[in-house]
Amino acid sequence: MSRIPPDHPRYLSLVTRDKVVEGVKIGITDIHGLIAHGRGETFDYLIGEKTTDMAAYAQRAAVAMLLLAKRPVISVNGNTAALVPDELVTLADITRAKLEVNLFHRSEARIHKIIRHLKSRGAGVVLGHKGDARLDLSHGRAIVDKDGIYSADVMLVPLEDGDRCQTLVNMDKKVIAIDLNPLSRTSLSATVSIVDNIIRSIPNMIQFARDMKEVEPYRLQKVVDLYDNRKVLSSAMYEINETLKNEAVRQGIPWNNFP
Ligand code: PTJ
Repeated sequence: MSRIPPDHPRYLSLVTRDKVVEGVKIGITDIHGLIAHGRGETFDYLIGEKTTDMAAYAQRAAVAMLLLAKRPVISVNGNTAALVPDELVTLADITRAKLEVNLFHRSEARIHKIIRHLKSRGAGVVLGHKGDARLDLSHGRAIVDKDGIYSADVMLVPLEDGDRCQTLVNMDKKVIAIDLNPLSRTSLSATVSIVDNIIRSIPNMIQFARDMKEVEPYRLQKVVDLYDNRKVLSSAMYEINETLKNEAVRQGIPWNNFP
């Protein structure tokens, strides 16, 4: 990793970027993951690089869904494995979810490397190597494990592509997306759309899971029933709008001062 001075104003962002670069170097992250990360950074800037109240509301509902699930699965790709491996293992552990590696730019070598990477961080069983079932899709993410993603009732899909998200929803699964872009097809089609950076989102979800683990199922169900994903999406869009508007106002030129 490159040496980043801790007093650099963009320290966290640079360290996070370095993790993705390192992921590419050690072969767990696909080169396209760098572009995806850059896209995420842009949206993170626009939401103010913070977990909004509505993102926290979505994270809480997502955790309630995972705790209520019969066959929960957390889907892992090359970016998430590079950014939050320990946290994914912890969240899976608390929510009893299976971890399954599922890749858009699929290669057997990378699947095995990510499985080894997660195991080195304490994961027990990690699925994804069997590939004995198929989703109705034309790319690498179609290949899944029968006793994992294929039969899951609730799935957490961080940094997902829109096609698969829609396919999973069509299979009557509850799909929880983590995607900083509220306009992505993934965010627009998921059951719960967490518009937040994965590096903040998974630790928050771990905290919610610890807090809610012993809560009675009917109370968890209430959290799920009261959840409204449309509110979450529109509030993320308003939030971005607000950031831009406030910044423009800070420049001191009134809006109506343009031809
Ligand atoms: O490892 P693979 O082969 O499965 O490939 C993974 C990537 C991420 C390369 C692949 O799925 C891809 O190309 O994804 P997209 O279509 O670029 O979508 C990624 C989405 O995640 C975009 O909407 C980004 O805004 C968002 N995103 C990127 N980084 C983060 C993020 N969302 C939350 N947290 C991030 N750190």
